[in-house]
Amino acid sequence: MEKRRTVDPSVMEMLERAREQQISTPFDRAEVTKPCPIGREGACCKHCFMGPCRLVGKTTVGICGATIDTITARNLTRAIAGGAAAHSDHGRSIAQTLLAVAEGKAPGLEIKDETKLRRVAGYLGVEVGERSKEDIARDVANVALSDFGRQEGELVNLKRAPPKRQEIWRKLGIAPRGIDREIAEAMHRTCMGCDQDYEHLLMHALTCSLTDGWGGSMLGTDISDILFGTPAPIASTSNFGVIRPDEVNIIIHGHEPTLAELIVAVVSDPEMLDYARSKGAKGINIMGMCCSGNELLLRHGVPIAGNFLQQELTIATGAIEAMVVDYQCVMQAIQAAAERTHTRIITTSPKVKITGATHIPFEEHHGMDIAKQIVRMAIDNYPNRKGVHIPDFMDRMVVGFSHEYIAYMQGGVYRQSFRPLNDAVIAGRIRGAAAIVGCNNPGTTHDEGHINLVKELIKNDVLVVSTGCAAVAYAKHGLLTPEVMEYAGPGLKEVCQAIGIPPVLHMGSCIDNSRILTVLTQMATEGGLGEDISDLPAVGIAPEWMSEKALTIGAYAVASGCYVLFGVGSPVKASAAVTEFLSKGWEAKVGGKLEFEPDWRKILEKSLAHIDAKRKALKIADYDPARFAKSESYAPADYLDYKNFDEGLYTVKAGSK
Ligand code: MSK
Repeated sequence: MEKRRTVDPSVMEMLERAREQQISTPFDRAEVTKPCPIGREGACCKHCFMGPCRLVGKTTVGICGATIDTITARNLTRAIAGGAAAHSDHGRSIAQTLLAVAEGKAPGLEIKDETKLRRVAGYLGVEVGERSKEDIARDVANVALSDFGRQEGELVNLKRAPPKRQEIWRKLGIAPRGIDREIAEAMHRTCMGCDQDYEHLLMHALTCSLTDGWGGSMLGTDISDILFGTPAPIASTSNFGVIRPDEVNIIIHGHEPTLAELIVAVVSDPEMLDYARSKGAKGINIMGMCCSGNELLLRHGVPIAGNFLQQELTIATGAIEAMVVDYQCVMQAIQAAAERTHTRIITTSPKVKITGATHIPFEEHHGMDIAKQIVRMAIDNYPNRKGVHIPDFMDRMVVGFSHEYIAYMQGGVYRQSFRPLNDAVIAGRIRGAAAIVGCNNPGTTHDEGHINLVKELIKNDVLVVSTGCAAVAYAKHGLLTPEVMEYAGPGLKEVCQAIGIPPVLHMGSCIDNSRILTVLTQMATEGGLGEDISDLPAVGIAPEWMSEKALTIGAYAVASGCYVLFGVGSPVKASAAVTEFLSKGWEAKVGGKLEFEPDWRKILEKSLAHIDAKRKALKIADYDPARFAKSESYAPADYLDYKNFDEGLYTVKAGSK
């Protein structure tokens, strides 16, 4: 049977529109690009120019003698180093922005969350006392930046992990020293003629991944909260229906929130609105895409137009005046798509250019001027539209569940803790927790794995937290609303009603997976669920992953003690030894394991089996939903249409704007 491209009806509609306009999409390109089966499974080594060596058929070692186990382990380690570099460089950039703000060199930016600044100062060992917020911020930024170049010692945030976890890292010698040092060492070890023991390589891959989760990403999340505000629940909307036919539409795409924050401030400037009206538009509409979008969504309720595979399709609506991109997950093909419409692609990171696009590199000290220049450019482009088609699909959501808010919602300002959540798990009302995160991949049906897994997990009383493009998939399909608790199992529904939360919590962007580490630590140290993250009845899942960053996130979750399941396929399939080491080998050493399983049904089975096994090991009540009567009926609001909840398509009501 031919694979369906997507389960999102708005994407189906736009694929048709893109075809008419001869705009190429990743769905089309995936159909004509046959992935190299040798490289895909990790059996190709390109680390020197004697090869590339493809280990197939009678070729069992590379020209240097490297075995299939060494080659697959090297390839995976390099991918994990790539992901760690991307996330951590993002974290560095945010720390540099904090330094510029503290020194008064970033007009338009300020410290929005002083409480968080003081808390983070405590984590980093920065004195608070009676000092000004600028003085504290300068020291916080400098300590954060020192984590990158440190040659000896340990990352500062490692001490936020459960004590037992820290002991494991130290005993195994995988506690990272400095972020840049471990990433550089991963590149060195995987160079021709270096580390040739697959287990040794893969243990360093864990070290390298920890520089991301407890290093660059955690610093990035914390400092973004200090600068832009810590997320708390906020309502918003998603999917192509958020594009407005009569306004200047600007899409913010990528991962870094700094310039995006300034653009959001600029568009409400009356002068800018008058300028937009002078060009015939009724207003200026900012929307997000991927993780820059998630950052704006969680802090400002800025609507999100779609997830990773929707970028060219958004341009194909003909209604986007500017797509402003920084870095990561930006398809080069958006420029070709833009050339078939009137859209302007504007690259804003000094690190990233796209041939043919307009490059306006961001600098903190002229940030406001740059934001204004970009918005004006978009407004000037409004009269150039050629034809507009916007699918009438939009859904509503409640987002913004930072780890601080999750603690707050369990007791308010004075009595916040993880006691209620832990007690619900111990009693069996909540069977366990799942973090479903990561990308989309045209190698699998867009959004299908995400949606099916969430639907089944909440029915089975598993609380779901999410980030990145996975969370956007849930948003588009109406799964981030409190009303969806109607479809949760009886115990989970009771807890959601009591606390007043949806059963699926959107926690942020890809770097915000570090928030999940904090939540897991709080659950592990609250009491009653063991003493370490590896004791918890919890799983991490990336059903539609594609990025190196996803592999890094998966690896640091494993190193932190989690069972992690990836969909789509395995990049180490060529080596049975490496495949086994990622599962049983890593589990024996760090208590977490990584497995690749393309079928979402098997991911579900394995997840539930793992959660139940952990419950048994903790000697807490066996999961038995019959013990919890169906809670009081909670009628879904009429704007939601879940009639297809149990079927293949998860449509939401069109015309709901
Ligand atoms: S944006 S890394 S496609 S989740 Fe963070 Fe989405 Fe994956 Fe990029």
